[in-house]
Amino acid sequence: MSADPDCLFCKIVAGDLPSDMVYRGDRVVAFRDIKPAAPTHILVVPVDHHPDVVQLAAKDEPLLTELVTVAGEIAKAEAGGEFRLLFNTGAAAGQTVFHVHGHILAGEITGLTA
Ligand code: D5M
Repeated sequence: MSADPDCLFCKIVAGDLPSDMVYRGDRVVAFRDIKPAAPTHILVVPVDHHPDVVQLAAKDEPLLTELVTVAGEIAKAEAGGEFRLLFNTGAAAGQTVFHVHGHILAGEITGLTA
């Protein structure tokens, strides 16, 4: 397992910072976005620290598959299974937290994360 001591989401995964956790597995967790942009807005996050989804795909493809599978299960439970899964990748694309996270978005989107 890898963690970055300066990473916000590593701290949430470790339980060192509070979150509204909706799923906790051995390799993937999910918690509600602090600034929701849709009625369902949950972040699906690997326990291991990977900076973005492209680097995750290169290093641990099964973990990326698990992330997507968990996103689908959560979206089914929360919103009937139809959802968007958004990975902002790079600062110019709006990524602000450099620990890969998929935004599970369902329902009307009222504002995209910046
Ligand atoms: O998305 C980063 C997302 O992380 C953004 O939608 C806000 C959310 N965020 C930031 N801090 C927290 C905490 N503490 N709990 C839950 N959600 C949080 P990005 O794609 O990097 O712009």
